[in-house]
Amino acid sequence: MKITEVKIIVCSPGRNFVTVKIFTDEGLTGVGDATLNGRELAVASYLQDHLAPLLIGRDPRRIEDIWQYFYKGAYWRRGPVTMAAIAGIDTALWDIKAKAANMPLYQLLGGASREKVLCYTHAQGRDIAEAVEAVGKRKEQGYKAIRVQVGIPGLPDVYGTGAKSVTNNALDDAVPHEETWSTSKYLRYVPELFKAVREAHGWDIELLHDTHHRLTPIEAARLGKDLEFARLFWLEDAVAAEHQEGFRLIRKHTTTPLAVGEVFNTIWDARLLMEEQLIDYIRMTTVHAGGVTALRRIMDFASVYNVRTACHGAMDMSPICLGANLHLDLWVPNFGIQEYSGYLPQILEVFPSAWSLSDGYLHPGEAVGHGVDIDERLAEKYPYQRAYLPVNRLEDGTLWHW
Ligand code: CS2
Ligand code: MG
Repeated sequence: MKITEVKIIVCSPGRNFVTVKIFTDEGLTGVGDATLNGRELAVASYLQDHLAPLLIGRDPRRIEDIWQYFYKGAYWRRGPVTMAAIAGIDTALWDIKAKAANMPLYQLLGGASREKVLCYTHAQGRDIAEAVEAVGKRKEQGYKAIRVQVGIPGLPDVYGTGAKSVTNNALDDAVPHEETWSTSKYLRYVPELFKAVREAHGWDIELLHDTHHRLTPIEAARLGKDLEFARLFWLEDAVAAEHQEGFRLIRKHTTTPLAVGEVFNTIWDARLLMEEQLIDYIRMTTVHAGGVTALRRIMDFASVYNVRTACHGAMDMSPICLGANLHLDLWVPNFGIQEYSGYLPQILEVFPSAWSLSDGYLHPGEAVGHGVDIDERLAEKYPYQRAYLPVNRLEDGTLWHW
């Protein structure tokens, strides 16, 4: 079998996506997600100008060799752009291989380890009352696990609580939207949020919270301790993920479970955290970790240290990434949970998917391959529009983590 054509499709059905589509001489095609929120065209060019020409004529079944060729063979390795580009190709190749084997991808990985995939979704509010109500709505929809975020009094808008939180960036933003942050206001308020949520909704629901990289280790330790009463499923991105040693300090002070990794793009980014069991969940996902080949390796490494998987699944991960994640989620023995923030209707029209959601659980479906495709004609109706993730500043103007 030979690769005959590689298409890089950039479209924007409500937010920007980068998709790799690989064609073969036996008529099989495969698709992969290569979306990097806010820097999409960098990945598209890396693919179009550097990797796609090297794929023509190669055997698409040699997935591992192609992965190594584009990783080690690049000399300049790692990083979000490189690994998203490799991910798009790798995911498309696994799609082709599973189609050639006439089976769903999870069967090729080793078969199902569970009947269904537990997921968590998002609930947020501009204030505590709104957030409590949003959790109730998600419970009614059948979710068993809910991430809760809230606006902080005195701050104009906070991560995960504004209209932009739906797509993580607004297509009408010609420059990054600037948010204002105060750690002290946040640290005082969040325990009140979870007191109210537990009082209103009890204990038969898993609650999660995303601090989004904004605290120092001692601040994260304090928040973890202050939230122990709420028995969170996890506290996510408590400190900037690069500061792996900082998790040692947090771990010393609190038993609140910790999750990190959505911004990581190689196993080396997470090695220390997992070896020292400084985290409980690894958030790496197919599109940012370098594809199925790489994420499977990371998941196996995590299993050695009792770290469970928790693939990132916000809306800037395309339905293709979610689909590929779900095949890994169904197979992986040390599964934790899958994020699912839902998609705008037009996104699901552009990316017809075999995966399904029912009563708080997802399933990849039994379609051959990873079960997701792209409707190229429809995608053309949504041309790329430059858009940025927000940036964050402290009240004195200091640029801070968003
Ligand atoms: C968030 C993401 O879902 C999450 O855990 O951290 O929504 C994140 O803000 C976006 O993926 C950034 O593009
Ligand atoms: Mg997050």
